[in-house]
Parts: sequence; structure tokens; C-alpha cells
Amino acid sequence: MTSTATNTAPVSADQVTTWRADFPILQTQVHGKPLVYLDNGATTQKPQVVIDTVSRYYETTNSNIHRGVHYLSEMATVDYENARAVIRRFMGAASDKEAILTSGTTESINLVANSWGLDNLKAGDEVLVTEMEHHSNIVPWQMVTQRTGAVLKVIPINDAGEISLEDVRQLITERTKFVAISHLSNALGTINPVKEVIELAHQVGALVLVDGAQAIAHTPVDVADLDCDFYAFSGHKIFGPTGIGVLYGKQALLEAMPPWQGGGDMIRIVRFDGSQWNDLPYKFEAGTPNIAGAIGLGAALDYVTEIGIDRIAAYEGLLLAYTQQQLATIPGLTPIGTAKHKASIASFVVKHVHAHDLGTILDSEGIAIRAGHHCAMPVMEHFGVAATARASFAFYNTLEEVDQLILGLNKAVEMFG
Ligand code: C6P
Repeated sequence: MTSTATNTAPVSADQVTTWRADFPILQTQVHGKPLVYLDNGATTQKPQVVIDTVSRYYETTNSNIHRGVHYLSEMATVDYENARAVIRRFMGAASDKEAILTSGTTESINLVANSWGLDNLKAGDEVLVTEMEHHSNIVPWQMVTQRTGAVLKVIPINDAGEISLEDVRQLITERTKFVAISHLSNALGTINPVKEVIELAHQVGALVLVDGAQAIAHTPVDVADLDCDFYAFSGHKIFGPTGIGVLYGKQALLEAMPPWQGGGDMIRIVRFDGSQWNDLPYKFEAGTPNIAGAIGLGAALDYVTEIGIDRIAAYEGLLLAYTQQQLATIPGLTPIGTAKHKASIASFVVKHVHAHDLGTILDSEGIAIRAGHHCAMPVMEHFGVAATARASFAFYNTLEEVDQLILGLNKAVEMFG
């Protein structure tokens, strides 16, 4: 790589070629055609540096952490904690105590719902989510409101796939105790005005969790600037391994919350007449963690920092604009999600062609997209569709790949039209 975090120069085609060379899988052929990977919303590909970092851990320092007095365990512990520091800095948290390592966004949200939610919600309290949430940011809140007698309320979306701050102002009342909102919708691409929502929630003393599963790889994230109470994301959506994720929480809140899983590492003293919990962040990290995953995520975030997230966002903005312009030429295509403030996700339906058929035809051309409800069934219901086709981009995608997508879609329309 040649770029740096402060490099704001426009991204040339040569630069993208250089970035692509960092990702071995992008050289793959699928059905005899070069892979065009446009399913980055589901998971991103891994650069060689992440693959090497994970391999090196297993080859040279594999050991359990925080437990051993031997060399390997000490080395693995240092690498794991160094990765936490990288993760903490990447999201702008003040202390490593605020960077809890989990298995992913889903577990991070379930942690907050089960620990904070079960401890603090009571009958009559209200929890707000938006209509565009991923199931991972709906179901844990449904489960916890059902158990506590609290009420789950929904901030609606308009037909562009946006929430309105006027609706948020109306729905946030003295009864609101918690707001759970995605930073960037996986089904629509909408970037939500989370900073404004956080400000409104804080005016009534409500806490806010931001689901950053999609946003983390596409927009700058600074939890201190957002002033969010919790921020959740997954390593695999930002070029890191699967099975590792992050929960940011404000230290004072995390200190006051009970652990939600018991086991090794999260305790200080265990006695049959009562146990005492470990300090943060370990209080929320029961059992042997995904050590290789954490170290790999640290490498992924260093890699992204070297490129510069602002540069990534600017380039992906160009990719999205070109994609939208080209999609508009496909007969019978309706975009789903046309928010003014959007990131590089293009969801759409095509008249007379089921989304799954689009996905299958594109696959035969070597093009990977996602077709389905994207774990956001309420969004599908809003737009009256069972499924959409979704092309989701990363900084290693090219304008030529968009052209391939358009060729494949035209082929599908011809076959079914
Ligand atoms: N969305 C997609 O294709 P996990 O599975 O825990 O890493 O992430 C869950 C999740 C939570 N919130 C949002 C906004 C998400 O997009 C996702 C994962 C993938 O869109 C798989 S369904």
C-alpha cells in the first residue's frame, strides 16, 4: 500500500488496482469468470496482512491468554491487548476498558439488552428502534421488553428509506429509556442522523446504542464525538476475521452493568457463597475469547487506517453515484432506498424477475450479490416486497465491475422480460 491516513488525493484506477492486489481472493475465477465481489455488506474480503497475522498467531504464539505464566501465553496476551488498543483508538474511545471484545455485532447488542436492559427496564418504559433495523437490533429488544413489561416503539421510515427527526422528537418522551438505531442500514444504505438522535435521546435521559455493523467500514466513526452510550460492530465487515466483534460502552455505564455471561476471565474471586467480578473490560469477556480474531481485527483496522476511512468514503461515494446512474438504465428496475445521505449499498427490485433469480443469473457471470430480506423483514414489508437484490461495495471495487453488474442485469431482464 502506498497511501496514508492523511492522504485525501482522489483515488486513481491504479490505486484501486494496488489495493486489489492486497486481497488474494479477488484473483479468484467463479464459473470460469473473474470474481466480481459485490456482497461486502454480508462480509468483506480479507487482505493478505490479516491472513498472515492470523496464521502467524497460530504458527508462533498460539496459547490461551490472561492465564499462563509461560512465554507463549504472555506473547499472546500482549498481542491480544495491543489489538484492543488499536480497536479502541480506531473508534475514538477514551480507554481500553470501554472496548469489549465480543463475537460480533449481534452478541454486542444482546449483551447490552440482557445486561443493561434486564437490569434497568420496567413496565411502562419505552425502547425505540427504527423501522430499518437489522433483526439483530430488533429481536434482542423485543425479548427484553417482553420480559420486563417495557414497550417497544418504532420510528417509521419514509419511502426513500429515511427517518425524520420530527418523528424522533415526537416519539422520544419522558418514558423513553433506550434508543437502538443503525448508523448505516444494510438493506437500504441510508446513513442515519445518529448524532442528532443521540442529542434528542439524552435530553430525556435515555441511552442510545448505535449499530455500526455496516457503518464501520464506510464512514468515519468517533464514539466520543457522537456521544453515543454504546456502539457495536463486527470485525468481518471491516476486512477482519469472522467471530470477532466489538462493543463500545461508556465506562461509567459498563461499570454499573452486571455481567451477562459467567465463566472464566470475568471473575476476580469465586466462592460458593458469592463471587466477585473482574474489572472492565474482562467483566464482559467470559471464557476463552477469539484470540486470533482479535489480533486479526487489529491488523485489519491498521490496514484501513493506513488507507484512510475518509478516502474510502469519498471513493465509494463515486462508485455509488455511478452505480445508481447505471441502474437507472435497466428496464423495470426500482431502487429500494433512495435516501439523500447514503453509503455504498444499492438495493433494488426488477419487474418480473425475482431477486433470487437475479442473484443466480449474476452468479453464473461470476458476480456475487445478495438476494433476500437481508435480515430486515420490516423494511421489506414497508416497500411491499419479499426480497431485494443488493449490490454492496468496498473500496476495492471498480467502475468496470459496476459495468459487469449492469451487463448481467440486462441479461437477466432479457431472459425474463
Ligand atoms: N448484516 C448483511 O448481509 P453480525 O452477523 O453479528 O456480524 O452482524 C449483524 C448485523 C447487525 N446490524 C446490521 C446493520 C447488519 O448489517 C448486520 C449483518 C449482514 O446485511 C448479514 S445479515
